[in-house]
Amino acid sequence: MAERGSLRNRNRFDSNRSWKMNHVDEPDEDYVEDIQLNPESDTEVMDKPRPIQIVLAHEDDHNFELDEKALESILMQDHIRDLNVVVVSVAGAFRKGKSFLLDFMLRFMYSQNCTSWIGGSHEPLTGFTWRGGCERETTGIQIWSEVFVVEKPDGSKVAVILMDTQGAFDSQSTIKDCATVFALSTMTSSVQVYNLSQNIQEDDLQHLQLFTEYGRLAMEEIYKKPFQTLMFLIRDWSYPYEHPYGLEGGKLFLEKRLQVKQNQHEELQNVRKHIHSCFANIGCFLLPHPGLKVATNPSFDGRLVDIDDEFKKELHNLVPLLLASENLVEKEIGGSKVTCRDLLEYFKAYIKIYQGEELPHPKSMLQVGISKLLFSRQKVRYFFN
Ligand SMILES: Nc1nc2c(ncn2[C@@H]2O[C@H](COP(=O)(O)OP(=O)(O)OP(=O)(O)O)[C@@H](O)[C@H]2O)c(=O)[nH]1
Ligand SMILES: [Mg+2]
Repeated sequence: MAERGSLRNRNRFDSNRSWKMNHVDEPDEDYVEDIQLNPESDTEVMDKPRPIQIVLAHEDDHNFELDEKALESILMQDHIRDLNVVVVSVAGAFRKGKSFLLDFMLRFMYSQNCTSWIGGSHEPLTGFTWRGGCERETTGIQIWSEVFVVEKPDGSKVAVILMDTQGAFDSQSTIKDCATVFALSTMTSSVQVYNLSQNIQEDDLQHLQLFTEYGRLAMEEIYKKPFQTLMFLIRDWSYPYEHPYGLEGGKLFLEKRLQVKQNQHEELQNVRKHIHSCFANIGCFLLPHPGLKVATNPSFDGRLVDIDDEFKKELHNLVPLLLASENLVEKEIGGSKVTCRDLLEYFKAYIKIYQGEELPHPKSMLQVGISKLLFSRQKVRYFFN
């Protein structure tokens, strides 16, 4: 069962009214009034649950900065700092519905005792900012300000954090930027949702290899399986007649895609072996298309009535798989459980590595691959000319 986090002065907000998250810039008059009435405006800002930017992306110099103060104010709250942490993060290409999905996860966390957690038919979807259009929305890394305290079936309590990330491959980011965000997300989460569209292509696997390698390089010690759960989430799955929607269909599909075969080219084998070697658990979920209103209507505000039934049905299955108390995966690093307090220190250490110069540039990692390729081509020419 999830308890509401008890940020300071929260109860003034909570009394007799459910919290309301802002979608884009909807002003909330009550909130403005509360801030004006209270001189401790810093803590008041924390009172309204909202996304908090913990990693800032500096576009001009392609650098990332950790907002230590913001992260500390969340992770070091008395009631959670010594609890083991569960971090569910969603990463992948830009404009593919990551923030939108996270807002359904928020709904689940706020009302998971209730079978109708998915919400009312006409309720706009709010929380992490999502929107239509072709330009990127989320930048850097954000986490939800409210950390959910959940009691696991064995009676222990854990702190659950939801994380949203900058989409990869937008036109403003270098490959190093994309690798940094993805690697940070993989290193700090216990469940990494790899959000993909329509299929698993070979380049999706190659990027995953590059990004996780970039993460592994930044970790001090060499762990056998450095990361925990990877969930491939395929949006707009259009082949339910071959592999049905959901986890079971996804499992068979993924087995096929990640299979290492004797007669396979070495390159294909290597990428698969690398992915298997990085994650302790790998799953796949096939999600149907949510319908044309979701994908193309500029005035769609996330209300369920505009979303296809099949999508809602599968969402009902997907979210508890990631977040129901019996399925929560506690964050571990090198086999030891990590508390919120530890996570803060890991974040500080990891970001420093990406800000420094000691890691190879991911572009040059790619180029090594390319020069190998050129070299072998030259060799081929040398031998055949
Ligand atoms: N086709 C399709 N569209 C979706 C799906 N889920 C959400 N959308 C739409 O995709 C658009 C982008 O949603 P966002 O959640 O902002 O996407 P994002 O991946 O967070 O985007 P960035 O923050 O820019 O990386 C919105 O118009 C959503 O309505 C889905 O499963 N399939
Ligand atoms: Mg987003």
